[in-house]
Amino acid sequence: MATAYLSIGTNLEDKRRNMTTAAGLLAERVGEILVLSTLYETKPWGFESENTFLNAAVILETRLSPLELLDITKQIELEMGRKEKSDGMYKDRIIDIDILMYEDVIIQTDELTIPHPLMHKRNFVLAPLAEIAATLTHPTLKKTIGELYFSLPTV
Ligand code: PH2
Ligand code: MG
Ligand code: MG
Repeated sequence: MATAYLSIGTNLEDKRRNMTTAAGLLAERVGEILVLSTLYETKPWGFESENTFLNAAVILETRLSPLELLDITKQIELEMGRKEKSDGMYKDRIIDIDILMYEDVIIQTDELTIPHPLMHKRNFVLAPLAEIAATLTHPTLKKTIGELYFSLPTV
């Protein structure tokens, strides 16, 4: 069994329902949810939109490998109606599920980068993750999630 740390977010339609659906499908297909953060209402980061986000972090126990986990999360996104990125720009979305960390595994391939390459720069990731895993150590930056969160500029 491995412990995986995911970020989920939505800024379209019934956001609370999207978060609930995603958490339910993750529990069904990925493994037991050990901890779920509260929901954070956040402003779009890195793009302009009038639609604010709901973001949360999830810790799961899973038998899936990192690549299997990626496949399943992509599948859930598609089933929930996520449109593919067309031009590499961030877009409003029904659901986004990102793998932040997987144990202390480091992966750098075209398909998947773990830890998530932008996680330490994003308030909308670190605030919920610090709520549920403040003492977890980031395997390449060698700092805890709490330290990374506190060192971000406040929004
Ligand atoms: N996801 C992004 C880009 N910007 N901003 C917020 N507030 N929340 C997100 O989940 C988010 C974002 C890329 O996936
Ligand atoms: Mg994302
Ligand atoms: Mg994503």
